[in-house]
Amino acid sequence: MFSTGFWIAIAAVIAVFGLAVLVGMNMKRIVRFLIRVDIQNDFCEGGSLEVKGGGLIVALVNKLSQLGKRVGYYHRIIDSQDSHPADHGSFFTQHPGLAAFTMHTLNGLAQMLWTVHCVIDTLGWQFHKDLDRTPGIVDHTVRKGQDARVDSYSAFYDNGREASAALKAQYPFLGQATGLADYIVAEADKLGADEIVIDVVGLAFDYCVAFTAIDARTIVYKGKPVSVRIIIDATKAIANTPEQIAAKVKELEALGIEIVYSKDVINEMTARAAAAVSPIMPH
Ligand code: VGL
Ligand code: ZN
Repeated sequence: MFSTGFWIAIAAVIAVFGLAVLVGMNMKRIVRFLIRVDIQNDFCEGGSLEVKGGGLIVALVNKLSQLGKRVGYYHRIIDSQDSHPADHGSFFTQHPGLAAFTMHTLNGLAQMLWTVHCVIDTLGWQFHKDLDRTPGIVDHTVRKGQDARVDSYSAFYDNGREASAALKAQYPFLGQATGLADYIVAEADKLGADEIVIDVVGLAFDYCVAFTAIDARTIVYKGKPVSVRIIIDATKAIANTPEQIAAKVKELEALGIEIVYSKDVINEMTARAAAAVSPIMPH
């Protein structure tokens, strides 16, 4: 009663739906975050804790941010801001007789003594003037280092996160969270994520960027550690020998952190933009 053509048409419709279901099952929704670490005047040229070439990353960070937002690659962008009281314990000026860039102990933790930097409400604390901080670009700003008793390199936790139980009992303020991990998980949930990818850029590669990436890697989402990448050419280091930087890269890779280059990330973004305009390509 039905023609062969009819049955072929039915079979074709079933095949197309079946394929769509299979493709759909394999499509994991990846939600991507970009953390821009401490791109503040004191870490740039002329700042009190200048990282050589610090300001030179700003144009690239803006490009990654703007293109990333425009094509829907980055869902959320976060700035961290080193934010110290004037009497912060990491400043060498708080330890009479000791010099900057020497090691000391602060409330039980090994502490590099720094020059006075990123004191709240000073010019050095402010973000680089060219960093694109418009509301369409930056979704969240997280301050760190506000407790004078402990330094905070990571945007997630202060430097006491891994202190022994005995030390934490003696100094109960060690290991405080900034709330950034909770923010990321809450936003990922809101966006219906299956997986989270966190990219990290900023200053300085071997301190705040590295510690932020290491702590990001401790986030477990839907039973799996999140993917963490450092876009290394969008960072600058305090260390000045290639050997020191290579050693840090090795240490980070051993912790499962990927070191990537901006050109590859930008290629992913443009490939994604091209796929989005094609009616048949899933993306
Ligand atoms: C940093 C040293 C002290 C950084 C912050 O942002 O890398 N380094 N405070
Ligand atoms: Zn600091």
